[in-house]
Amino acid sequence: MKLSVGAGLAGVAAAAVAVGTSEVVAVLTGPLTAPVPAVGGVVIDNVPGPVKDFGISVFGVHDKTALIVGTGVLLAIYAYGVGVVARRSWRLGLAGIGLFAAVGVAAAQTRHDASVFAWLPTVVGAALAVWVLRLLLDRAGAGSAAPVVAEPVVAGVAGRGPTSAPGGAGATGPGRDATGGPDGGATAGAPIGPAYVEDRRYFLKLLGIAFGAAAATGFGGRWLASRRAVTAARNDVVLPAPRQTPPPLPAGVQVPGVTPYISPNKDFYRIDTALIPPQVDPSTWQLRIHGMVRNPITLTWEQLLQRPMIERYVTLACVSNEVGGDLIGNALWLGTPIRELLEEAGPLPGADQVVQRSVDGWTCGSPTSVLMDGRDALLAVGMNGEPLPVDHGFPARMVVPGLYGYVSACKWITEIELSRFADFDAYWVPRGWAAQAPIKTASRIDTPRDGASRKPGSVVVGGVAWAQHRGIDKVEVQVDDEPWAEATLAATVSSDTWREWSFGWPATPGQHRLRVRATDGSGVTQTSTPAAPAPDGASGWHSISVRID
Ligand SMILES: Nc1nc2c(c(=O)[nH]1)N[C@H]1C(S)=C(S)[C@@H](COP(=O)(O)O)O[C@H]1N2
Ligand SMILES: [Mo]
Repeated sequence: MKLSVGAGLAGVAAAAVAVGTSEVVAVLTGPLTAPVPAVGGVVIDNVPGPVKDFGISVFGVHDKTALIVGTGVLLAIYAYGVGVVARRSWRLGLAGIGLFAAVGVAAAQTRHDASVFAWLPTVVGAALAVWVLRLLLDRAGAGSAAPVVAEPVVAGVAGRGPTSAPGGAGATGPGRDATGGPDGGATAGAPIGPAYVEDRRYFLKLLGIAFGAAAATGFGGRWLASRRAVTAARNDVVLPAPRQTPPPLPAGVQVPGVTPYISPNKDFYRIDTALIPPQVDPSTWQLRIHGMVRNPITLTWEQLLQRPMIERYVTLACVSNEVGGDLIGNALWLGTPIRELLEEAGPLPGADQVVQRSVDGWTCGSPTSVLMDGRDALLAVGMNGEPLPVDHGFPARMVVPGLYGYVSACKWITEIELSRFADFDAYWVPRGWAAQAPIKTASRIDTPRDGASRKPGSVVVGGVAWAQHRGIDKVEVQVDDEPWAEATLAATVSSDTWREWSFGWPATPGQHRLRVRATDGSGVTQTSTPAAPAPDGASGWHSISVRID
């Protein structure tokens, strides 16, 4: 092993220990105050919109994992460099670790869960990194920093015999005092030349211990954090009964082979800017309704649960959903009508925007007129018969039929501020997305899958179509360039949910293109003009190719 490689690995191990231990400290100071999630969060909030769209479209709901892995790789490269540099100049190495700490601390300060101790995870991690790096460099023959030295010599050849090799106090070993590089500071005499021992095995063992400790503390910290999370509080929640029982699901809402009509919570798509979902304790949660209102209101969790609740099926959709994509889901939401709360608060004339703010500072804005036009816009606390999952906004979120999530569906909501569109731009607006965005009429083929093959004869084609709050009146399928044929619509519960459909296709041998288009309740057929998701939702007809043989 080249000395520089050893030093580089020592740097990576030191960084790993820093990151791992910081996760343990962050159990006490808040999960976002650990340096990696903190920096990742800053990146999410600051990358330009198009890059983030790219992230979402490429990684889908796994964009966060990709970000963490990417941050880890960058950090490893940086730490490798710090290790190599530190072998030549301990001071520069320290500066490298200091820079890491400064970035981590600065990022942690900006996180919503930052307290006065937000610096602690990074600083503890960095201190341990200094110690681990020193320890490892000493064993990697760091003292032989003389540029002339090439490969290390065989163990035991030179001066420092068994007495100083493994674990000696270090001061006399090839280390600390002998950093004889150009900027080594304490130049205690000339470089020692080959007079050192690289006990490679011992070094590797230490390296292994460091990585092991890093993994144990990192995963252990995350595990502890999840135990401390609001899971327990969520398990204790007893949801109130709705004032009307939900309309029973009609028979035949489900077409075989098509996406489930109700999306189970665990499969429900998740989109948000939170690297770690905010952990909100309902016992301290509050919702403040203020701004341009006659009568500001503050609600506690207890008070919210005492309000009249209704339960409604509503299909939520993300504006980033591509034609044919799956960033859409349908659930039974339990909540209190937001219109009634807004009426109590009394919006002032001109307050055309209802800004919703999450505990982590994320915002979205919905038209006041939409929230008050009588549709079932909910301040929701329940999803498919359970308290909201933490990923989906526990303890409370908004659900508005007919508007894309980024302009209406604030999770972990804590503030509602009546404002004007002219006065306030919510989170995604300065990033290039429309301030107002009703969901576009859309349809999707779920079966057969694109590229599938089938036997000739009758083939069932099926899928979903949605135009929330307008409803779906017609779905048509086109085979190749034949005339459009009407599909059979499945039952549905309301105009606020998607609708499944099926079509019996007399399939003949060959390669065929199938397309679908929907017509909404106001009689408008979805446009064939393709549009990308930005700025206000994708459009165009979903098209698949099927082989019949
Ligand atoms: N606090 C917060 N709420 C948020 C978001 C967010 O980033 N932060 N994303 C919104 C977007 S873009 C969508 S599509 C929906 C998705 O809700 P879901 O994750 O429960 O499916 O949440 C909305 N609510
Ligand atoms: Mo979204």
